[in-house]
Amino acid sequence: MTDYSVFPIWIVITHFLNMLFILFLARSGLEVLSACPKFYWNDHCMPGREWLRLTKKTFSAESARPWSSLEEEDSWSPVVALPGRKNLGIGRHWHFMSIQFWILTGAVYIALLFSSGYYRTIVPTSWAIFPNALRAAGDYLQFHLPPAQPGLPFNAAQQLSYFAVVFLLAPLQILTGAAMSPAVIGRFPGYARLFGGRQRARSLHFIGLCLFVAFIAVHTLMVILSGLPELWTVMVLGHRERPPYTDQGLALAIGLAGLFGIVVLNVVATLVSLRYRRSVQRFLGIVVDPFERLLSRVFTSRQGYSWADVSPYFRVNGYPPPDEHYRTLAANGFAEYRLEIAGLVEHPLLLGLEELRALGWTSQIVLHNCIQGWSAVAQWGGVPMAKVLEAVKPKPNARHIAFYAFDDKSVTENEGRSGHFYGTIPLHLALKPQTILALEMNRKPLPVEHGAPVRLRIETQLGFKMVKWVRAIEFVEDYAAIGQGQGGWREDQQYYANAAGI
Ligand SMILES: Nc1nc2c(c(=O)[nH]1)N[C@H]1C(S)=C(S)[C@@H](COP(=O)(O)O)O[C@H]1N2
Ligand SMILES: [Mo]
Repeated sequence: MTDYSVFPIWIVITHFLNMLFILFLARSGLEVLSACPKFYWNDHCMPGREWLRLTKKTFSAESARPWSSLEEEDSWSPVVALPGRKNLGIGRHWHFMSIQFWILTGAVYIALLFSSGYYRTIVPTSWAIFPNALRAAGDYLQFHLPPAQPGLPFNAAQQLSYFAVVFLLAPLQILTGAAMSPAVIGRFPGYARLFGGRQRARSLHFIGLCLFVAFIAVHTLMVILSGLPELWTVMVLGHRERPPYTDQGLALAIGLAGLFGIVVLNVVATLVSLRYRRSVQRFLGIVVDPFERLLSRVFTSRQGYSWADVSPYFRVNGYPPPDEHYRTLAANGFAEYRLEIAGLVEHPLLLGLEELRALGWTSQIVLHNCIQGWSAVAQWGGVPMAKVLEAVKPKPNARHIAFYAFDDKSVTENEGRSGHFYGTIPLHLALKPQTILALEMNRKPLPVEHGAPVRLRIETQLGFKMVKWVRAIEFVEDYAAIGQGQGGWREDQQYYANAAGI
């Protein structure tokens, strides 16, 4: 018969990897949170209506002074966040790298758990687990250590809590994480509704983190109280020692080395991320980008909200172009505006707004998801990009489309950054039905702050891909020669990933 009180080496290893990746996930998750440290109970994200706010900064929907959601970002310490100091792009790279390895670790663990029979140690097999767990909890409260269940290493309270963490809490984190992906919920809007919407999923994701932290605290405390040297040896070497405990020194050395390794990896990851941001974006991108690109390619938005869903308030991200040229265009109702569409196309075009409209028209009521975390619903009317492609006929070597904007970010987002805003998308994204050049928002001409006279909408992507104030469109083979070569202004300057399906 298997002795379940000793642990095979795969339990020791997966337990260790789990510690490492959970710490990476928690810290990078806090970095993501620092970009908008507020939680909402519905997808409108009405400023001031957050149920939990972890920042001192407040912004109001009625504010007389215009504000841009980038100002909501907080700078959190590199001690808690990975990497800290307003590095949302890098934090997301760490989060999406770690999640892939955490899920892989979990999958290996679960497969071995069931193939080895060890599942019996944490999967309860009778309803008696509930009264037994209560009794065990009572023992704990009276400062008695409850005995392990017959033939098992854990008492009922332990078994039940381990089961809940592995089979409920971990899946909940994965599922609520997926419910924040614009590609996933653009394709399956009903999936987000399972959780009561994207913002509720985001809130639950954070509550899940808190539960993980609480579990880890209690778990560690209990291990300490229940007999440290023995349990430490089980955790590190897998076997339960009897006196005279000759292996304890070895277990202590290996275990401390492991913990030290986790700390060192975190320190190195943090310092390297703060110092060599482009390299980290590229390196982690090897793991993260293929996944993001795949999601963006295969998922087509099927959103169709109703007018009743339209948000009463829609944040602005990015200040309007302040220059004379744009202001004159706007003052004349964009009568002199001409959209240039050129590059690798058979028929380059120069279109006024009426000519652009004549290419075709569609409208959509959809959820906007900013990379910082907020969302809002609006109706957008405009010209399908597919119609633009029909009109200009891309040449066979055209693979990406660049959208150049009027706003000079060195003026409007003065954080030591440079250049005019631009973005690129792969050609296949332009052919999706909800990829449009929007000219209207909620049945009115696009307001200046939301991108007048023309902005891009791509409903499986994060907000930063949807260039506002579009001045010109260019079909290119490669985006490496544009800007700093990462495929967009925020990719260049804020180290965001180029595909933005999550
Ligand atoms: N030209 C330009 N387009 C832009 C931006 C910008 O700063 N400049 N910000 C992007 C970001 S990060 C988001 S979330 C959306 C915000 O759109 P909104 O201001 O209409 O809410 O626009 C995107 N398009
Ligand atoms: Mo954004």
